[in-house]
Amino acid sequence: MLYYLLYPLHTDYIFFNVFKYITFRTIYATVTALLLTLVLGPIFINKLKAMRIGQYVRDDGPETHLKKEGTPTAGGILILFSIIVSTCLWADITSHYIWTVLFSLAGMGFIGLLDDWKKIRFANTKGISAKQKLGLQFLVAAAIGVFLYMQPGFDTRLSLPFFKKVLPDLQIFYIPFSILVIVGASNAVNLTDGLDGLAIGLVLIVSATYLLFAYITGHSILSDYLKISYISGAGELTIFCGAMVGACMGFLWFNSHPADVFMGDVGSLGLGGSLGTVAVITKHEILLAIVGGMFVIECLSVIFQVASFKLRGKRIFHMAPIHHHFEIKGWAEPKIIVRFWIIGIVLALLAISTLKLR
Ligand code: 57M
Repeated sequence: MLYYLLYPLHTDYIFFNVFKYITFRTIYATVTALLLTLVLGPIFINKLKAMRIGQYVRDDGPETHLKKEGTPTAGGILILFSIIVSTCLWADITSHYIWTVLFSLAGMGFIGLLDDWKKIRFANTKGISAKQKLGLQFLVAAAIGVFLYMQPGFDTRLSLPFFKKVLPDLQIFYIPFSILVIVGASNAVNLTDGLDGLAIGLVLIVSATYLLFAYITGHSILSDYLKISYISGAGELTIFCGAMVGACMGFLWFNSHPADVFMGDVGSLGLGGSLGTVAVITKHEILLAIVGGMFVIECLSVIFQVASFKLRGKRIFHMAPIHHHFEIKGWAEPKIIVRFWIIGIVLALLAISTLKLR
């Protein structure tokens, strides 16, 4: 909004020319989201406590989690609020990419809020059924996939890491592919959000990486130099990713171990879905599996655990997702979290390096 309101003043006051620069607006979107989360955090957490919006903890999980019962949850409302306000302040609000990614954040977040509300309303850990959740997620992702596909000149070719000349054209199948990426990312973050700060820290790392990808993809000279698709207007997503980074840093202040608040499904589904949407718009969907490799590992640990139990009657891990496996092995929670973050940073650096290895 500020870009829209203040940039035109640069003809009279040269200072306002600075609002033209994506880098400038990204920095201040990051700072705005960080400050909003830090300032509103204590107020919001106390409100959740007053409204008795606390986590119900399953008794079949690691024993160390039982003492977490009652921790305020649905903190994702604050995260989403900070991202939306900061993005609307600093991004070009006429950008249809900005509205698409905000729709994903809010749409998936609303599904998560329904789940969180039902858990709290009926005092259990069930929430809405997996079918209901997947069905609603499919609708939000399908709306995004169809909308993007309908955009004039939307490129339906799939870009692959390492192979700059291999660009299979998915054509209309780009829509189901987009749905898979967005719903998959949303649920992967949800599954991973099982230790204090684990998911928000990994989302921070992925958001910072896609901040770089969005900037390059929306930059005609840099994208040409690196031989990646140039997508006019995608640079505005840099500002959204900056707001994501800021809100994640702010929320981590409260969600770090021992957590004062959990993000809830409203946070995990919303953040995951918006990361998947950014990956689709910037055409770095496959790279998301590398940058978000820790999320992929968490999902695969569940898939292999369930498959092994069904096929062999035996478990592979002490407990899935894999963060619980290490808890049961006796690793302290902070050690698991920081080690998973380190792996997340290494994977992000690997993914960035693929831009040159083509
Ligand atoms: C999302 N939710 C956490 C919190 C957070 C198919 C199966 C793998 C599903 C999976 C499951 O239930 N996933 C749901 C994970 C929960 O966190 C809440 O949920 C929100 C995210 N969606 O924001 O509100 C618990 O995680 C802990 N937590 C923290 N710190 C945080 O910052 O400590 C969360 C955030 C919270 C808190 O204890 O209560 C969760 O774990 O439920 N199921 C599981 O993950 C279960 N695994 C399992 O059943 N494994 C089986 C089969 C199915 C693979 C096996 O290994 O054989 C584990 N989770 C629980 N109990 N709660 C183990 C059993």
